[in-house]
This record gives sequence, structure tokens and C-alpha cells, in this order.
Amino acid sequence: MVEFPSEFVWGVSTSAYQIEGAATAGGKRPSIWDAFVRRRGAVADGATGDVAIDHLARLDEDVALIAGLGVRAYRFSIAWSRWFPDGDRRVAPAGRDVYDRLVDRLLEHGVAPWPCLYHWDLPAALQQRGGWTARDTVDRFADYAAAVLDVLGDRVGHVALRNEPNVHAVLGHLLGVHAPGTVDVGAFAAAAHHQHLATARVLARLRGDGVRARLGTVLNLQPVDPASDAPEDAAAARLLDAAWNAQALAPWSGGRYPEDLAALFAPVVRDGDEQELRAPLDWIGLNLYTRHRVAADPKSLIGLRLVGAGPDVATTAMGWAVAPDALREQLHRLARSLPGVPIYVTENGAAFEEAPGLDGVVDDRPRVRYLRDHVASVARARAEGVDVRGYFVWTLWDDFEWADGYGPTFGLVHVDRRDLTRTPERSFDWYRRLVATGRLPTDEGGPEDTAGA
Ligand code: IFM
Repeated sequence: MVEFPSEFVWGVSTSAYQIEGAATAGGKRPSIWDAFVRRRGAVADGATGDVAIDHLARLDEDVALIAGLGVRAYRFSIAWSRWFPDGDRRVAPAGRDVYDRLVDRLLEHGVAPWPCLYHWDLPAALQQRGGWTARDTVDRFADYAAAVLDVLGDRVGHVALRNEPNVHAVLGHLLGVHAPGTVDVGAFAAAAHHQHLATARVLARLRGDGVRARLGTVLNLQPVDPASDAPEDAAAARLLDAAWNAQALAPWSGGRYPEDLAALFAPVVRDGDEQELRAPLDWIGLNLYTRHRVAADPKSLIGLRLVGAGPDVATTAMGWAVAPDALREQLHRLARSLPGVPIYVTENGAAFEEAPGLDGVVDDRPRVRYLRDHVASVARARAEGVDVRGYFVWTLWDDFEWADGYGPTFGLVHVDRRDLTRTPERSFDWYRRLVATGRLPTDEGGPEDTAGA
């Protein structure tokens, strides 16, 4: 039997733009995602997060659902431009109150709030001044973080400073398939470096302010495999590993970027940055979904392209290979890179094609199997000595999946796009039992499997 200790933190993760809606309520001003979704062809079916799952209008109902799942922690992100509409010091009181209330509601239900300060939605006003390619954004972020913690700091035990800066740098600034939609290798390096600096500066600032919460950040690390034995494909895999994974770990690799990218980063790295980047974290989060498979492609901007999962490999609705052992592998990588720093799996989950049956039930057994095998992989890593202290499913509700719109559904809870009704799926019940007992259910969920659980 796979069993976890009682102090292991079970949670779920979400992000502001993907669920909140209320796009202009309370003086909120646009973020780069509000702008990006309006570009023709940027998002599948022209979808936007204007309404998303209307979470803010249903906050009490949604918090009750989180509590009903029994999780100990809820990671959500704060929309910077809801609280500080232009990304400067001017506060929108209604925006601030939203998060104040959310934190209180969670605590009333015995759920620990894990706010994340940045999940890709930079205020559009800051993008007009260069966004993450401009060094000034580092200090804007530090001011924002300090102001948020000034309000919430007495009630939050863990804070994630950023979510997946590496994905934001690659998809948003190099490939342009996410906001802000930039396609430029220099912008990629600048955005990656300034985000790292922002994390380090905030760590120093908040500790200087006496913030007691444990401060961490969240990386998306996926193993990269070459599509074939050809040396060109092996080189492509090394390059993607450097751009995606190794550059994300640079602050904990002596503050230095991988050799293959050193020339690219040189123009944005200033004297003293290397030292500043090394600020220690209280914890680190790992988001893992799959393995990347890559082939050389001289015609592409960076000389490579992602190819689908190999033959005979099961995939999710995103076309991502189901590869539970990748989680164990990357937990070891993180433990080697940040020795002594506790690790939390802050996102793991999968989208599958699914729909309610005639009885209204969403029978998402493939998701149950995916979660079960990944949680087992966490247990293996723990048994091998990796200090993993928690696991958060991505995600609770079917939501806005960025450039893919509302097509792929990752939620434990089905959200009907016509009226936004929430219906817990089979996986919700399965995860509820795992959380309640700390023991990994070996069944695939559903009422007929739960007798006695
Ligand atoms: O939905 C995203 C999330 O915003 C960041 N991590 C990956 C998830 C699935 O693509």
C-alpha cells in the first residue's frame, strides 16, 4: 500500500486569468492576456477569459467545493492588475478586497491559502513600457509583492512568488503563442533573466520587511528526449533542455546560465546579478505534466521542433505523453539542484476528452489513472530520499486553457460552458479519498469502488 504521512500537504492549484472572469470589475484594468486574447487567431475559437468560470461571482460556492474536497491547501494566483490596475502603487480597493475575502473564506474552512503572486498576467500598462524585457519591471514587481504581503502576510503561511517563469519566457517571448505574443530570442533571454531577478529581489525585500510566510517559487521542468539517435536530434534535445529546464534552474546553479545560452544572456546580465540571483528559497514547486520529444529543424527560429509522443505511448487530449516516471526523475533533478530545500509538486494533472453521461456523471477514469500513477511516482521519489512535502492537482475546475481556449478540460470538476454549472467528476471523489486517508486508492474511483473507503 502506498501511504503518505499525515503532514503531507494535499492541494489543488488554479490561476486568476483562467478562472476569475470579472474582467473589468472594481476598476480592474487589462493584463497582457486581456490584450492577447483579442488578437485574431491567437486563441482557439476566439475564446477569452472575460467570464472564464465566473469564479469571483461564485466565490462562496467555489470555496465550499474546495473545502468539500478536503484538501489542506489551495494555490491560487493574484491578478496584479485587479489589485494595482496599472502595475504601479495605485490600489483598486475592490480588487484588494477580493483576495482579502478569499483568504478569509479559505481559513474559515480550514484550507491554507497559498497565493501565487504572478501567473503570467502582467498589467498591460507595464507591457507598454517593455514588460519583462525591461529591467524596470523587476522593481515594479518588488513593490507589488511587498504591498500584497503587507495586507495578506498575517494570514498566509506559504507564498509562491511566480509560476513557471520559464514557460512564460519560452511560450510568451520566444515563440509568441502566449501573451505578450513576442517572437524574439533576445526578448526570451531578457524576460527569463528579469523574472529571475524579480524573484531574487522580492525574496530580499520581503525578508527585509519581516514577512514570516515561507517564500518559494514554481518551475515547470519536463525531461527532454531526442526523437531519434541522430546527433542533430540529440543536440536539439540538449538545446531545449538548456532553454526550458537548465535556464530555469540558473539561480541555483551559481546564478549562471547554461553554457549553450551564455552568449544570448550576456547582453542582459549586469555585474552583480549573478550574486543577487542566488537568494535562497524556503521551498520550491515543481509543475510536471509530460516529457518533451524534440527533433532538429533548421527552418525553425531556434533550430528545433517538438514532435508528438513516440509510437505506442499513451497521450492526453493535449497530445502530451503520459509519463509518470518523469515526475520522479524531475523531483530528483530538483533535489540535486536545490539540496536541502523542501519540494512541493505544485501542479500535475491532465486533460482528457470527456463529457457528462446521460446520468450527468463525468466518468474520467483516464484522469484517475493518470493521477494515481503520478502520485505513486511521488511516493517512489520520497522513498528514494527526495524531500517532497506536498502535491497539488492541476486543476479543480475545467477552465480557460490559454491558447487552447476552453477545449482541453483539466478539472476534477466539470464546468458546463452554457451555464457554468459545476459538477464533480469521478476523479474528484477519488482524490477526496486519497486526501482523507493519505493512502493511494488502487481503484479507479466511482461509487461502486468506494464502499468502505
Ligand atoms: O493551465 C496551465 C497552467 O496555467 C500552467 N501550467 C500548465 C497548465 C496546463 O497547461
